[in-house]
Amino acid sequence: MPPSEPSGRPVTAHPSPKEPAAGDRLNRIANRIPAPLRAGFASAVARRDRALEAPVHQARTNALLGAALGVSFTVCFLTGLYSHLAQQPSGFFSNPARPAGLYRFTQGLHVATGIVSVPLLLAKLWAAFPHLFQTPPVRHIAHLLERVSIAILVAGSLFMLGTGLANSARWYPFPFNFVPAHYAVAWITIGALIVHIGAKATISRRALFPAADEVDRPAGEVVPAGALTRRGFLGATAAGAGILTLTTIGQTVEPLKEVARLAPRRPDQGVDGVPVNRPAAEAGVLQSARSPDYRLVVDGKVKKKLQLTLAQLQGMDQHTAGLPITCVEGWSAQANWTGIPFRDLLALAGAADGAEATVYSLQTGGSYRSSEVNSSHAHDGDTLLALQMNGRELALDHGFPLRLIAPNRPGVNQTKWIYRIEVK
Ligand code: HEM
Ligand code: HEM
Ligand SMILES: Nc1nc2c(c(=O)[nH]1)N[C@H]1C(S)=C(S)[C@@H](COP(=O)(O)O)O[C@H]1N2
Ligand SMILES: [Mo]
Repeated sequence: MPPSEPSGRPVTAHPSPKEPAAGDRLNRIANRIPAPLRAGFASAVARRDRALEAPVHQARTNALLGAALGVSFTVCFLTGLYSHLAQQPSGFFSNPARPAGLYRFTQGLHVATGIVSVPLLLAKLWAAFPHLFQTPPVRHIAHLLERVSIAILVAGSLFMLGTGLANSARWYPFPFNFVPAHYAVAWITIGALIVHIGAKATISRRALFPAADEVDRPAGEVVPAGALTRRGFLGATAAGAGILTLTTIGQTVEPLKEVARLAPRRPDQGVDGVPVNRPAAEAGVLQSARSPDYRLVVDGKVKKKLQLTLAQLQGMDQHTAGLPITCVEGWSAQANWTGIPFRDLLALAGAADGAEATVYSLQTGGSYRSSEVNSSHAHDGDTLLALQMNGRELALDHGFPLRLIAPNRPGVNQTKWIYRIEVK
């Protein structure tokens, strides 16, 4: 006799077209459960089965939200990979100086799609929740692997969004280093996502593009009173995503800066109207940057080693360029920079054509105290050792006396308080 609820309603397994025997197996499992627990188990299964019929939990809702997440995670992954390559000098990719605003676009997009993914993921987990309790929990080895991949996908997604959001809000509560952890888990999460898409391909296709005989429920069917419709649920999710975007995107899209209420930064707020990432005091350069003994040294593979005072630097030919600072954390701000073209200094020192260089900051600790200037950046006419921002002497917090500013370059590599250029 099959186990039954007190009401006498037989327990049914979640209907699965491929597994006609699932119901029998479920009954066999239920029969092994001690009698007192059996009723509880049966009613839990019945409750789950009812939940699975609600529009918000159906395959179509899962597939629609899944498709949106598939797009947003792919965009995050590709823009994230580009960010990684742009920062890490490697043998096979050298970040070009043009187009000047490329990194501003890709990293703004990375953080914006990351933020949009938060309401999408919460909605998806809500929609998917009753599907997690499959009976029996494991059917065969492939099914076990699929269940494990679901666990990895959910944990990885939560980790990516949690760490990304915290970092872009400049909150570092983790005991590990954000960048390598976010990078490694990105690969794992995308791997699990590909497995998930493979596992759900057929059901997704049926749910999104049903043939006439596959329609989930008859058109125009009445949703039980009080139940959330799919349209209402997806509409609320889209509205949440829209509001979050509108209140944060102004950190990089200037015209929307006034409504950027939730953005950690505004592009027009900071020292001399431009945000500051690490102030001079925090970098420990208050004395060294203002010292009369300051010299810019150009050495390494040069014909003539240079040592220039601030007055000498100010006396050289200056060039002005409008360039953004694009922080990896998602904000960016445009300014007019005036200074000495990097390539002019290299030429003056007699560096070889196509030479690369490392620039060093007066800052004595921290990961951003030096950066690599590849050949494309070193020889672009707009790559400057800036002395001025928006027509005024560079503020101490923006890198006085001398900072690097170049087109298409992550903010972390726009090194401030430069005192040495080593030609390679
Ligand atoms: C970050 C991205 C995603 C996460 C975290 C996620 C999470 C989940 C979870 C936890 C389930 C419950 C499934 C189970 O226990 O077997 C599920 C089901 C499902 N997902 Fe995803 N998913 C994601 C992306 C996608 C994508 C890209 C698609 C494809 C368009 C998709 C389509 C589906 C479908 C069709 C189901 C099954 C619904 C059913 O059986 O009725 N998901 N998802
Ligand atoms: C599935 C979602 C995501 C994926 C696959 C992803 C992937 C990546 C990758 C591969 C990097 C490059 C790491 C490196 O340079 O080694 C990166 C960087 C970054 N991501 Fe994400 N990310 C995701 C979501 C997010 C979210 C939601 C945010 C914030 C709202 C975010 C913020 C950042 C930030 C601030 C960086 C720059 C780190 C740095 O260089 O200092 N990410 N991401
Ligand atoms: N020496 C040094 N240069 C630095 C940093 C730093 O910490 N130390 N931070 C970088 C980062 S992360 C960014 S986004 C830009 C910000 O420049 P700003 O403070 O002038 O806006 O400076 C870069 N240059
Ligand atoms: Mo930054």
